[in-house]
Parts: sequence; structure tokens; C-alpha cells
Amino acid sequence: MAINIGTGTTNNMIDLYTWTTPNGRKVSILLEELALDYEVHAVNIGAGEQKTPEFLKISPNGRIPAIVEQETGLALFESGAIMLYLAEKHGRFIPSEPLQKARVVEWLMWQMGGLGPMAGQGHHYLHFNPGSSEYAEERLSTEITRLYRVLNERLEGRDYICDEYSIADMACWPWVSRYEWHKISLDDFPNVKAWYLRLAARDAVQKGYDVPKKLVKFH
Ligand SMILES: N[C@@H](CCC(=O)N[C@@H](CS)C(=O)NCC(=O)O)C(=O)O
Repeated sequence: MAINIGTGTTNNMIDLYTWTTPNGRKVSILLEELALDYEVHAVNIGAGEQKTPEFLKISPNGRIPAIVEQETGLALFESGAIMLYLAEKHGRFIPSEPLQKARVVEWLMWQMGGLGPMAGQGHHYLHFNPGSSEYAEERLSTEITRLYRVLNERLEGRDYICDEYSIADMACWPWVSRYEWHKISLDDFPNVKAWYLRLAARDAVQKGYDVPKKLVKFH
């Protein structure tokens, strides 16, 4: 994999290292919403490309997503950190007013520390390896259902998770898009369902969801 480590140039291209997973899609959806120039580098996590010494130079935790911003030379991993950086830099999808901003960060952290890790483990036990651990299935299913309930309650009377469409919505949406893997019926969570369809109707969400388009490397 060719890693293009930024050195600080006039080139405002962002290199996005990603795969067809919720954490990757969070960032491609934001890049689409911000209408930024970015080049997609598919990192096949099934083939272990995320653990190569070259990739670890920009993502030392050995996971996607990561970006390299050519203009500044910044290499950044952790989807939440990437989203905060890009949203703040471009002054969009995160409020500047501290109290409102805290609310967006709160729900972003809820996704990073709750929905993402629990649903991610759920993919292993509920979707890919059902029957391998009754205990894990029961525990994850209970917790994931609880998290959908929390989101459903938050969305009561709201179009978006916070006052306006924000990175909190973009962070949660690709996880909820795997509701079938979570053995969740969105009909049981009507506010989540309405929000899910509201975001699905956005062009940027559809485009960002579709990254990388092909399951082959394209540098
Ligand atoms: N907290 C990290 C989690 C990243 C993560 O778990 N990425 C997964 C794909 S969604 C990955 O790269 N898995 C490959 C592996 O575990 O080796 C983030 O939000 O960026």
C-alpha cells in the first residue's frame, strides 16, 4: 500500500484510508458533507493491510480510518478525532458555542464509547458467529437494545441528535445502518427509524456510505 505522508504543501487533498465499515463510513460521509477533495485508499482489513509497518506509521493502532491532510502534513487516526478536527477546521457540523458544542461532543463520545464498541462486538457474536457464545450474545443483545432505546428517547421530538444536523448524527448513522446485524427491528424504535431515513435521504450520506466503492485497492 502506498502511503502518502504529508509534508505540508499547497495541495489541499486529503488522503482517506478506509474500508467498508461503519467507522470508515463516518469519515467519508463527513468528507462528502464538507465537499472536500479527498482520495480514497482502500485498506483491506480482511487481508491484514491495517497492520503493515507502512500503515502503522499513520495509524499506530493498526485500524482504519485514518487521514493524511496534505496541506498541513497532519496524519490522524481514530474516527472521532478525525471528525472533530475536520468539523472544527471547516466550522461546520459542530457548534462553536461551548454549551451546544459540549452536547455534540457528548453524543459523539456516546457513539465512540458505547454504540460503536458494543455493536462492533455484536457483529462478531450476533451476525458472524451466532451460537459460539450464548453468554456474549445475551449480554451484547441486551446492551445494544438498550443503546437503541437511549437513542430513540433522545430523538423524541427531534429531527437530529442535537439541535442541528452534526457529526454526532454522522457518527451514529453508519452503525445504525447495520441494524439487521444487531437483530434489531427499527419498527421497535420509531424515532430512530424516522431519523435513519431522514439521513439516508441526504446525497452526502449515500455517497459517503459507498466508500470505498470497490473491494480492491485503488491508490
Ligand atoms: N476507535 C476506532 C476504532 C477503529 C476500528 O475498530 N476499525 C476497524 C474497522 S471498523 C478496524 O480497522 N478493524 C481492523 C482490526 O481490528 O484489525 C475508531 O473509531 O477509529
